[in-house]
Amino acid sequence: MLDLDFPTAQAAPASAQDWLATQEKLRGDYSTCATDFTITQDPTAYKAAEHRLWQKLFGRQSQVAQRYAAKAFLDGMSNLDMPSDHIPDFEAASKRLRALTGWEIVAVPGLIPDDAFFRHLAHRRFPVTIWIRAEHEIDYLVEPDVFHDFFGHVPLLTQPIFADYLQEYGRKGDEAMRLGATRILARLFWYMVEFGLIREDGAIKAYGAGMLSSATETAFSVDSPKPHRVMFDLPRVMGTDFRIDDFQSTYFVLDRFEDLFAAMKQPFAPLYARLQTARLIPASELRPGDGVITKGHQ
Ligand code: HBI
Ligand code: FE
Repeated sequence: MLDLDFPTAQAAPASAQDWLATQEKLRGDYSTCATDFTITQDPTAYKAAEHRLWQKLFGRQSQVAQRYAAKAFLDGMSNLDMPSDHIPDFEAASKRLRALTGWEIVAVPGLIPDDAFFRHLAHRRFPVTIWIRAEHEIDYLVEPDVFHDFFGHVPLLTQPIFADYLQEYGRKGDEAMRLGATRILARLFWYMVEFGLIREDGAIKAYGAGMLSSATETAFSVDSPKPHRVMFDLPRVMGTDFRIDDFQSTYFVLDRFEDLFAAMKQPFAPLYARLQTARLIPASELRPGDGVITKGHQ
């Protein structure tokens, strides 16, 4: 039985304009982007109010990070010397990143098509949105902005193992698209890049960009009795539905980033074949065999 939730493989749009036409209104300006969807960041073009909003977000989220973030994330923040009072200059950050892990940042207008996104990651380029949210969206916005992309994602790119993992993720993109399994692969990104937890000396810490750029989900993911916390298992993660409209019902937990990287070495095609005929695991379900760390009240 094929789960109806899985989209059929989509034909690649012929051009950026065709892709844009398939998207719900996106905020960015895609009119000047290159075929790989990159644009140029002009760090002098931001308004003072936009820098102030960065400062406000940075102040709030670095406090959250001090208390709840994984050591790798905090080390990453200090390696980058991330500015606290203005939107970062991507080229300056890329210079540091290249020296540390060979990654760089490329500027994009916002969400980009899967194939372009995978290709950038496969070449150790992380797409970062140039615009910042509006003041009234300080706590929640739909599309990723520069604060989410930069503050949330870039610190871990300074960490060699995570940096290698994310490149492997990008390298898996072609095969996944060919096999109609993009949604399955994307769940790995969702749970282990956006909302990942890691155990350090017995304590649960957050490293996911989605939670660490959020005002409230970091504390929820680490402290709340509501969600399940389950040990990372690649097929389990790839077979689990996720929520985009609320906090996660289940978080997956690593003991070390090496486990994430090591899991990328197995062939994914047989996993896709199995998961494409299996029932999608609901986000709030626990299963026999789960390495349950906390069973949530939900
Ligand atoms: N584009 N800019 C941007 N950022 C993302 O995180 C992103 C994207 N395009 C596709 C995408 N993520 C995911 O659907 C892939 O992981 C499959
Ligand atoms: Fe993200």
